[in-house]
Amino acid sequence: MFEKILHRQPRRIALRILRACRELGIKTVAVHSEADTEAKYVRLADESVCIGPASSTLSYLNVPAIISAAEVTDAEAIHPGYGFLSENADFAERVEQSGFVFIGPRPDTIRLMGDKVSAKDAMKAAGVPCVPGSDGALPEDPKEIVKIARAIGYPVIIKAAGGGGGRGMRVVHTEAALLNAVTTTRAEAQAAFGNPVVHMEKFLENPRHVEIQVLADQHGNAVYLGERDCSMQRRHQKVIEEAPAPGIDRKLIAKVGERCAEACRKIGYRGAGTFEFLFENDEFYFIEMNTRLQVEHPVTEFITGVDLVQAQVRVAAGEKLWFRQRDIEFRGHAIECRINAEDPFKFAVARPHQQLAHARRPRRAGRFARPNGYTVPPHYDSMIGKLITYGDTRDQAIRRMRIALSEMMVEGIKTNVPLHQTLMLDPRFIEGGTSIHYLEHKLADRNEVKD
Ligand code: MV4
Repeated sequence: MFEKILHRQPRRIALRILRACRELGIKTVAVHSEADTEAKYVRLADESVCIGPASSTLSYLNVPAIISAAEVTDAEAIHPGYGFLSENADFAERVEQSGFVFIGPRPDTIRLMGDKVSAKDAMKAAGVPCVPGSDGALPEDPKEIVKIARAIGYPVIIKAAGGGGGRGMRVVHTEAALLNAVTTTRAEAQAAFGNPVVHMEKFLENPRHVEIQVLADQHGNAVYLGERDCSMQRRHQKVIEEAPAPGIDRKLIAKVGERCAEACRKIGYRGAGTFEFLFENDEFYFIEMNTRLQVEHPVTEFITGVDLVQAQVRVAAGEKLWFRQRDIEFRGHAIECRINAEDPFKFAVARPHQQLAHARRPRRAGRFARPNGYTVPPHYDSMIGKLITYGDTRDQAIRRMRIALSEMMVEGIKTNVPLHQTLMLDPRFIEGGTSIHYLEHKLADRNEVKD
């Protein structure tokens, strides 16, 4: 096991990494900007190194400064955090070339998954069910493109290889609009990602977003840790996540989960990862893989009892997986509400000058809740905390969430807590299984009635 790890996670989840390391008996080095000298995670770390001024480009994204900090403190491994650098293959490569362990997948795996076309090809080849579409990149020849779209059937969606998370895609409903859409998406992709490659898929009109968590060691072992339903979203920002996904046959989850684990074995995946699927008419369709730990990972930790940050560290250190698939039991239900500093129904982000005066986490429900992060980040990201409840059943987790939300206290700034309170009483949410469009439709109806 490592003796000392450097982590570059500004604010938010830094304490989570710090505690995971401490429990494993590993010393921590926190790198921080001049603006975070007094931050709790910096004070609690065994050592800290200031790597630059407040601006992230000059500090948290300053790769040479991060590597120098690891050198001067004799750290053996670097945890990239959950942010931008965690899915940057060049960063991972430079960490490893400098002689440190990167806590995450191999650089070439990150690169493979960063290209959404090569990711889908690889996963299809590894037996993961995918959305029907062009096999690989679209060709140049317009006649070929028309042929492919006819074979798939309209509507289709054009997606950029460099996109992901909702960027660089366009839906096409008719053959008349097809070639223009391809040309435009290519041009936009070139401008945004420096890569004009696009592919085509059948456009699924009303799917759910269900993702599967995996964990793999460096000895060819991999397991799936169940799924998360992240369908409650607005403009590609997740609002609520829960596990298990309501109403999906457990045998189907086991089958798709095993496919994901097998794909990890085949490509030599290492660490934690997430397979994103669209789920429609009782079928799973792979769309993307995330090679980092995600914001919503705690709901999986609640239902499996596996500490995913510790697991990342242990497999990075070369440990063999310490449990088998059949040892993993899915117990109870967990729900996460993302608490954002924004207008609950209009979503205007709270202005930076609106300082959060005081916040207190729920007391009685606190036993079942894990809110963290009570300072408003000074950049555009409006998430100030996560409220997570657990129960034996989904109904109990929802009831506990209502209690937790009622006890949540945030002063000095607007938050989306009232939106969550509305959703926890929404009959369609309570029933479970709403699609990725549900929240936007509900808000449109609501704002129509009010205007
Ligand atoms: C799709 C789709 C429908 N059909 N692909 C958006 C984000 C990116 N991860 C993929 N996305 C979508 N891909 C096909 N073939 C609908 C979406 C989509 C979406 C997916 C997940 C969560 C929220 C979404 C919101 C709008 C569109």
